[in-house]
Amino acid sequence: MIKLYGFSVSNYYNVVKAALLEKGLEFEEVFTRGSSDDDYRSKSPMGKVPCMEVEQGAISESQVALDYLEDAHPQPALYPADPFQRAKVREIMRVIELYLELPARRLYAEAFFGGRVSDETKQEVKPLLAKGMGAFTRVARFDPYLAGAEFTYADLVGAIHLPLIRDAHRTIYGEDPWAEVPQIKPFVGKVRERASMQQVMADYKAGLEAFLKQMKSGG
Ligand SMILES: N[C@@H](CCC(=O)N[C@@H](CS)C(=O)NCC(=O)O)C(=O)O
Repeated sequence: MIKLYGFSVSNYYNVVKAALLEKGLEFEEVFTRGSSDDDYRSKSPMGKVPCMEVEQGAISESQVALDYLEDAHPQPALYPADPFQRAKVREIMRVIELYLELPARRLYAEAFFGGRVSDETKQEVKPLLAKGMGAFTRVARFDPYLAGAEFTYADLVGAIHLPLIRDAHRTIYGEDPWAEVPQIKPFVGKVRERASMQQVMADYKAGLEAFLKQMKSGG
């Protein structure tokens, strides 16, 4: 059976988990927050989560795991069949991850976990997020899904990463980055109605509560 290493507060973990659920595959969740120990790094070389273990071995990097799942289990399809349309889906995923999630991640310690982020970092990240949002609005179609009429992996990535990025942005800068892109909210709402997302979000809430409780108690 497929094993998915990670924890339910991780957005990247949740993308792969939602994909496994969408594909209707059986899998076992193996709790880890990532690790620098040699054993885990032999599966996930950067020590990050998620990491997915299949019969032949381990696969790290969420988007690589998604591609594997599509190749190994093509139905239900989560990429379009047409190569160009498939590339456009990957483009949206890449834009969200590289130009929105990665800069926003630099704010998470303060936005979500009671840490502190320097003013310099905050100043540096703000224009990056504005540029990333500009790029995202150029590639996203909201018709009603991000790449058009078909539900794809890009929608799982969008519905999981975008709310986190908005929450971090609002907390740190006191501004709602979705104010000028009103299509995002109904899009996220639509994707979150799916059974896969309902399960992922319920597990996320429970995981976050436990995580914050443990942090407060110094664990
Ligand atoms: N590019 C990676 C990003 C994964 C990632 O950043 N995971 C975070 C949790 S959301 C993590 O493992 N952080 C711990 C670390 O960086 O050591 C992917 O797509 O899987």
